Amino acid sequence: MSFPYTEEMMESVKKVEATRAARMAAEPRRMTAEEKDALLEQYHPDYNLSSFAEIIVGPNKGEKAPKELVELLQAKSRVQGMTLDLAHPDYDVDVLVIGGGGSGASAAIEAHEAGANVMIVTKLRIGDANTMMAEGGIQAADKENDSPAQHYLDVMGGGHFANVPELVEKLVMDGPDCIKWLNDLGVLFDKDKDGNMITTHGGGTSRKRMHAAADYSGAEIMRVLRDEVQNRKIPVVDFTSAIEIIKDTEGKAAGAVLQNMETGEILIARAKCVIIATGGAGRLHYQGFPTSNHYGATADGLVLAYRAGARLLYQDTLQYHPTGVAFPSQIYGALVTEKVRSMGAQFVNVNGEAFMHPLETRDVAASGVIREVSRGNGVHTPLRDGIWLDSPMIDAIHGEGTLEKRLPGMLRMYLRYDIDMRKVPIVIYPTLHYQNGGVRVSVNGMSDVENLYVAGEAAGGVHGRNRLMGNSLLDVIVFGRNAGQEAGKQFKNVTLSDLTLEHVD
Ligand code: MEZ
Repeated sequence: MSFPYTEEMMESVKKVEATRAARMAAEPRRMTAEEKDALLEQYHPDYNLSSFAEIIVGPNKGEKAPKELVELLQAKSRVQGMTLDLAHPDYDVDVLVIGGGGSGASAAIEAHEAGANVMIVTKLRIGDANTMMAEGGIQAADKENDSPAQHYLDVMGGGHFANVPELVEKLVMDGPDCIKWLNDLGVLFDKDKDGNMITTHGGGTSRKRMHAAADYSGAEIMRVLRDEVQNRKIPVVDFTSAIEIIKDTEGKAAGAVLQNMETGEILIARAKCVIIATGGAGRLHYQGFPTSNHYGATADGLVLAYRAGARLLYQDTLQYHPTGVAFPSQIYGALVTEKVRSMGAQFVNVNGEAFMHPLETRDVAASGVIREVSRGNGVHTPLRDGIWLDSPMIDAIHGEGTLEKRLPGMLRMYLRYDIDMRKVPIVIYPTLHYQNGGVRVSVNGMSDVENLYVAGEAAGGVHGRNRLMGNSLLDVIVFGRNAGQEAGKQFKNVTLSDLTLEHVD
């Protein structure tokens, strides 16, 4: 492969290089609250009303959600017309965990620790999840100059104060202990020569509290969680999708109908408690956006819980990560971690101008990129117009070798296409990254349906209407563990009556 930037792109690179020293010397300006509100209203995809539809049935009737999600929530059931022997289940467990990512694994570990007979079912394999693909890091207020209260304020501000306060409190208060739990399990966080965790800023953070393992933080966390699940011999049924939640005649969650993805075989799992940990929805490609998500991210948990009677919260707010790959096309939409900007890289337009502070919150930053491109200031590439992310600034600020050491995954990803991001800027455009909302849960992780718990990205409320970087990995661990612990207590009090799928009708 040869260096793929066109002549036109290289003309613009010269302008980026020409302004670099001056940009590095100047302090980028932050937008005012009024500027941010106006920007969001005009350019954030959540405000594009034509891509939303009204929900016409169920607990959120009358509210709006992305059209693609509405279709799934209201689709005919896959079990319609099937004769299912619910009285003779194929699996009978205390706690059924649906989903094999970070929150599912954390939940299973804690439920197992509490003495439950646990089973994980996942439609792909354990670890095929957005957790595995998380790059930049995990927030937690465990440094001397920081506190959970400070973290709380950042989370609430980032979420436009729409967050459920009790959930935010749990997130930030449990944060430090979760880092310790992961560290003790064997996660290799970046540390300085004295063994202290290295932490950086993310967009919208008032303190450096982003803990990372280079730029593959999620993969490192998932590696350890998966090991722990295996060490505990927790059974994992893979390539098997949950297609409906089963309830008992008293309305409690009581298991799930499963379908083997390879053979099509239908299986029944009975459980005293069910934990949904199925992650997000990026693969629904809302509004035609590319996504940074893994292939299994298709809103399964929202649909399962909704059809069982659980309410959704903020199902109409999505996160578009400001820096998805815009070029080259082979990796279109892949994540360029926010850590690139945490380390100093700026957004620069085709004329070499820095038009926005690099660490505005994600909704604001994504809207700023969309606006700049729509104003005709984008970099023209063969695939789509985007914005420069001035990655050579990182070594210029921190010294040669920094990018390679702190962002090895990014460097490798681009080098495959002969783009050396230490030497030339890269082109980005927002990519669908996260569902800010999800199933409404209380602090014990339970949805509106008794004994149906939801954790991680499938749950809504923690992040309000916009999540900050690094609070997803934290959410996954805090609320995954929490759901496992709560279900691990609850199952002991549960006596199931007959199983039913009447709610689906
Ligand atoms: O929390 C995230 O979404 C995250 C850390 C992403 C990233 O930019 O690396």
